[in-house]
Amino acid sequence: MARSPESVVRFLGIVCLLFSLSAAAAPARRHHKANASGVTYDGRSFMINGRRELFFSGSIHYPRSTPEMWPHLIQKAKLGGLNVIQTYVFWNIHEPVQGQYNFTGRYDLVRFIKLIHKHKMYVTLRLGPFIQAEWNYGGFPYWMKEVPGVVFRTDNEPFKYHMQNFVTKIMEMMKSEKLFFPQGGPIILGQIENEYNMVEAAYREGGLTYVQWAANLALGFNAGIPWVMCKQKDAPGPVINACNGRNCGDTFTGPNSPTKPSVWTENWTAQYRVFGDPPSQRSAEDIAYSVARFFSKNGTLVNYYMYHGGTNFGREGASYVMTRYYDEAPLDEYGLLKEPKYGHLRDLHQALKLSRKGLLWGVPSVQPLGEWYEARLYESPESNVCVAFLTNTNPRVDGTVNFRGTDYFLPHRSISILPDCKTVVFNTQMVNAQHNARTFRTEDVTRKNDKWQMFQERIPKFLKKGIVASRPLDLYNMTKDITDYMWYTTRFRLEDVDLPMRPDIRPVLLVSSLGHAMHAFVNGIYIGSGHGAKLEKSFVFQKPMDLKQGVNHISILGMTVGFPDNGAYLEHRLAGVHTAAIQGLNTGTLDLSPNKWGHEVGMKGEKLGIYTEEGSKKVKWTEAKSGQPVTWYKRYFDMPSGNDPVALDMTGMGKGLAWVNGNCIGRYWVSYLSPLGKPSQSVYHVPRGWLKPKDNLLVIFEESGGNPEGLLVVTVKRDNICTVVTDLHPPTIESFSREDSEIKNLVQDGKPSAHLTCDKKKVIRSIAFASFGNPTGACGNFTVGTCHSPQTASIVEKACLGKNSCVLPVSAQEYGADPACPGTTNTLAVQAKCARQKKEDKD
Ligand SMILES: *[C@@H]1O[C@H](CO)[C@@H](O)[C@H](O)[C@H]1NC(C)=O
Ligand SMILES: *[C@@H]1O[C@H](CO)[C@@H](O)[C@H](O)[C@H]1NC(C)=O
Ligand SMILES: *[C@@H]1O[C@H](CO)[C@@H](O)[C@H](O)[C@H]1NC(C)=O
Ligand SMILES: *[C@@H]1O[C@H](CO)[C@@H](O)[C@H](O)[C@H]1NC(C)=O
Ligand SMILES: *[C@@H]1O[C@H](CO)[C@@H](O)[C@H](O)[C@H]1NC(C)=O
Ligand SMILES: *[C@H]1O[C@H](CO)[C@@H](O)[C@H](O)[C@H]1NC(C)=O
Repeated sequence: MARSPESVVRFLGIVCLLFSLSAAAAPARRHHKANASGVTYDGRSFMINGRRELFFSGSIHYPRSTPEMWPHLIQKAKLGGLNVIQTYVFWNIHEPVQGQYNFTGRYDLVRFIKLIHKHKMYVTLRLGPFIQAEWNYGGFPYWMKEVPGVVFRTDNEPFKYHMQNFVTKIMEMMKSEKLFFPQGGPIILGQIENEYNMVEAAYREGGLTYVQWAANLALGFNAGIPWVMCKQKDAPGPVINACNGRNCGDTFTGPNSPTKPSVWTENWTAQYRVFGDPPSQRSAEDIAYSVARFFSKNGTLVNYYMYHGGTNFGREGASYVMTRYYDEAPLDEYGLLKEPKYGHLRDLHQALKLSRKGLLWGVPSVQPLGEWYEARLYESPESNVCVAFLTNTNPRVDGTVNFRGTDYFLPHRSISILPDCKTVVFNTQMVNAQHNARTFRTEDVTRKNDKWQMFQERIPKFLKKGIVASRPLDLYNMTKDITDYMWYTTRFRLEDVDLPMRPDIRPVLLVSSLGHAMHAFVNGIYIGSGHGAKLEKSFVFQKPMDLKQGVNHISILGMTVGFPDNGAYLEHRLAGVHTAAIQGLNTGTLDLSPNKWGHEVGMKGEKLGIYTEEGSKKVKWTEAKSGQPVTWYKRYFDMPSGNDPVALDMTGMGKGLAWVNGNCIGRYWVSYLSPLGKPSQSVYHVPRGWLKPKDNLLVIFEESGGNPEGLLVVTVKRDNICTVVTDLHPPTIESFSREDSEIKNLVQDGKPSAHLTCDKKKVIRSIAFASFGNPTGACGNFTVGTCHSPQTASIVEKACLGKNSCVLPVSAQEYGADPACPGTTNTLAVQAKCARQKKEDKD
């Protein structure tokens, strides 16, 4: 059965593609014993050198954090039970100018992959090169739009030529660094294209042939790895179609061939957010339920999208996408553990790993246990393994099921995992992991004698020289993605008779824009702003203003907020001022659209690079005043001490860009409120890797007017940790052996316990709350209920104070149950505060 790689490719022929390894192309055999080398698969799972494996994968995108952060992120992912990191490859940052490549700093793909390898984890490389990813232009460099005759993502020669060039460049780089698994490297899986089903129909026959071409391109590299296409029902040949979404455990209809494994490439850990969105949540319990469901139904690989979202630095985010990305992921924007999501999924992975043998070698079956209940089993009598997933699909009602003679309590919409078909080691709805809450602490690190200074952009008037057209021009075409900004200027003459007679009637400026935002100035005076939204980019701006007799000047600062990243025909999109008119004149409406329009691309400050130390010397700065439009502000600050992440609280500012020591920390848009009446994002990450101990240059470009004095440097902490565990909870997973060979030794009478752990180098400094009984509320806001054991606090303090971590029993014997509440379910709720270890703690 071992075919050589060459023969396999020949066997697959033109139609299929993929990869060089024999077992994958061979007919599926569930119990496949051949010593295949490399990465192969069949209908049940992927195999690494012939050995079946379960894969817990998480997306971490290298440009969305800094190289200083990467080792910590990867290590935390590993401790969270992941064995794979998935990343896209971001074409536009690697080849910003055709033929000029950049793989340094945050863009150092090879360094990122090697770090993952060093942590003994695998890599899934999603090459795209169309990636969407809430990334500027879905990953396409701007210059692709100007390739003559190009049509993106279809059977178009110019497009395919450049796509092939880039994909080849990356594949060769990976090969020469020996990063593919068969070469001893960590890359086990590749992805070509991305969610192409969503647009395929728009390209008709071109779409069908393009899918085949893309698959063949990938397979033709003979890299020795399988390839997936996500959301691609017709993934050709050996390319595996994969599921993206929130609930692949229940919605995925399975691979398009019995010889392909069930792969979930994007398990969304929340929802990405655009400016104007309220916070997005997906509970740890909900994620755990879907993932357990997926693995109970033949799943072999789940990927959390995102495991760490990070930051859209600079101008790297797509249209309207917030700077903070998937902050609700198990690792938050700053790389801190978001609990209980991180810990609950870690415990789930541990439970699934304990079940690995049964899952991968057992025979699946389903045993109904009543209307809402079922047991999904994997059994192999000859090797004495048995794994059960006891499932309650009722969304609201808890219940008890009898399975093989034992009663099991199953909370609503939950799954209990029994790696030996007897012992519950995990229930998706019962969280043993600790909780935590994030706080921002103001740091007084700006130098007292150092004040804000400002530099104002000139508001341009119409000039005959420069780019003049008889209509307002398209923003994408003109800015070429070098800047967000372009000035539109026009002028017109009014006679006395044109102006309204009554003083209470003011003429109105009416602008229809194709997106994304604008600020309007009349005769040099700011009159207002308008913007669209992710789903409807175009908008109408309408504002009264004062006009004068003689020549009047309209100056509109038009802008994109990231290039679009989704849908067909990306290369045909338009943005910017479309039509303009003056209403309410005595003589009616004046249509300005066919007027002469002048265009000026970019801000002067951008062209001079005044956000750098060198560049800032090129303009004259004056004492700062607040509320000024199109104004640059600068000042210096010192780095806060300690290791906690650093951020800027920009409350009080409007919209613009911010730089620290010349590095753009991203677009801010504090004035865009969510339906909750709050800014979608007011705090912006400043990576510590960009700071020096003293004199860090902070530069802000504010478009519409804000107050820089209100801006704060803050540090970010998750030092308030909590636990909430009932005496019904399964024992914590740490109580069980980590070796799946010892499943038979699972303790039958394990009792629940609660764990509290501070970050490294921190200890539990105080206990803010402790109750055993029926406390209510959530982490940060617990209250004692009607049942409470008074000695809880002293027992908890004794066990935890001064320690980095502690384990607390959850049982009536330990705390002395409240005699007023016999026979109730008891809950232990504790809130503790972590702080940096003091010297005396160490002695
Ligand atoms: C398969 O691998 C096992 C363990 O590595 C080895 O003992 C055995 O000889 C191999 N069999 C073949 C046919 O190569
Ligand atoms: C390459 O990218 C890095 C960001 O990681 C940037 O700092 C650097 O200036 C870029 N180099 C060039 C030549 O553009
Ligand atoms: C799991 O795999 C088995 C064996 O291939 C198959 O019979 C069963 O239908 C699969 N279950 C699901 C939910 O896909
Ligand atoms: C954009 O630019 C291209 C070429 O530079 C030109 O063909 C096209 O007409 C322009 N489109 C718009 C809307 O300005
Ligand atoms: C604290 O909990 C109480 C009730 O349990 C609730 O009314 C209150 O809004 C909560 N406060 C906060 C800040 O969450
Ligand atoms: C994906 O993760 C979510 C939680 O983030 C979970 O609810 C869902 O079931 C998961 N889906 C799959 C297919 O793993």
